[in-house]
Amino acid sequence: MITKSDPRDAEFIEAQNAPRRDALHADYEALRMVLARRRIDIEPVTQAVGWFAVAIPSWGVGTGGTRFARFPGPGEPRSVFEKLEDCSVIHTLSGATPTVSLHLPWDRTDDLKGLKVRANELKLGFDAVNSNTFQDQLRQPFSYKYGSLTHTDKAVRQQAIVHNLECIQVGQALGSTALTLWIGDGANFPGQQHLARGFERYLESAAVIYAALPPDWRLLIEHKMYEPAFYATVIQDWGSSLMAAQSLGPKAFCLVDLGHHAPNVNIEMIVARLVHARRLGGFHFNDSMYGDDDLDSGSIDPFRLFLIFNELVDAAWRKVPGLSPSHMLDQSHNVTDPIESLVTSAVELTRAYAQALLVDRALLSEHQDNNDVLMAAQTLKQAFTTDVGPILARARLNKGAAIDPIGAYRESGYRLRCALARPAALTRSSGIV
Ligand code: LRH
Ligand code: MN
Repeated sequence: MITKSDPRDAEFIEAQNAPRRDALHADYEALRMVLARRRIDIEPVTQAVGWFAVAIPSWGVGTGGTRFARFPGPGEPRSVFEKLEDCSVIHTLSGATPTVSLHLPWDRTDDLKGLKVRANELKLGFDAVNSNTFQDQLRQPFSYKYGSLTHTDKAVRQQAIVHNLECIQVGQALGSTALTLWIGDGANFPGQQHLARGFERYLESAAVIYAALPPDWRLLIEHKMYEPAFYATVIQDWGSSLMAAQSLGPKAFCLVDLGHHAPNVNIEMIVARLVHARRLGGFHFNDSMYGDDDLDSGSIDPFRLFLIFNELVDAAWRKVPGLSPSHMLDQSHNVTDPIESLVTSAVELTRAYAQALLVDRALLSEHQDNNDVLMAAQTLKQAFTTDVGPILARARLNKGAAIDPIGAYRESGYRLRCALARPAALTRSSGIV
């Protein structure tokens, strides 16, 4: 039965949780016993899980697509204000997504003040802003067809730099403290671009952007192996990103988008190296089988997600100084309700984090030092194979979120109401947004 209540209404959430409380309590107490036998106190884990937060990509609340087609769903958000409403539904249900990462100019508005006010009302903040010099905007003087920050023409580079400076200003007005810099610059043919000079032009342009960063801001450099360039990409891998960050200065960090690597690349190893270099600035979480598929986090390879969080928890356990990566989702929801996918993905990230908190690190270190290979692998796997569902649900309940977020969302009828309130645009389109 579809009810006409806003999923952000505390009474609605309470009504959804009430019939599920006893079962959760029983499951939670059972898990408490299991963990107690491993000399693990469940309460500090549940508390830590309660603090976990990941940012929602504003471009993820609308239906995504591929170069072939985009099949918009009912009730698509038509403005950054409607995107914000959907983000607040995701946060209320999951309890784990208090911030939104905007993308400019996709989220451009003339009412930044109004946007800030509405975000405050919805108890939402803003994480890193994303610039866009991988598409040409209407009436844009120079095209980015052959690049942006690394274009051979200084006027094009200057245009791209100015756009990034505008993004910083918008972010400052909204309370953001980071700029995510991803550029698609590269080449489709060997010989098309001078590989060294392309990188030098990148450093020259990025240095101007870096110099404009407010004191408390960070620049998050996002590498990507390929697409839209299919032979060489200027910031193609973590090595290029790290070299750029180290060359720019202490406020420049590396952002790891999980889908930006060749299949089977050991991403947790890259994370360990960037932690060692003190340059791990953040993540774009998603999952993939082949390329930059932008599938839901944990939907294809949850063990890999666990191994990444294992590196983060291990670094915290080793008290690595200054480690505070921005957790952000970056997904394209082509065939699901974006709200359901983002809620589920936030839960899957929290699951990987909770499992990583269950690793007996002293015991693991002992097995590693003694080269007891099997027991070392088993010690890690035991944490991954622990059903932490009751901890995740209890943490949500403790925050006034939903024990069963997808059940509550479907019960609320929110999507149906959006479909009625937001008439569909009668256009055919392709591309990720
Ligand atoms: C590039 C990318 C980048 C965003 C875009 C939407 O593939 O991951 O982070 O700007 O997706
Ligand atoms: Mn990304």
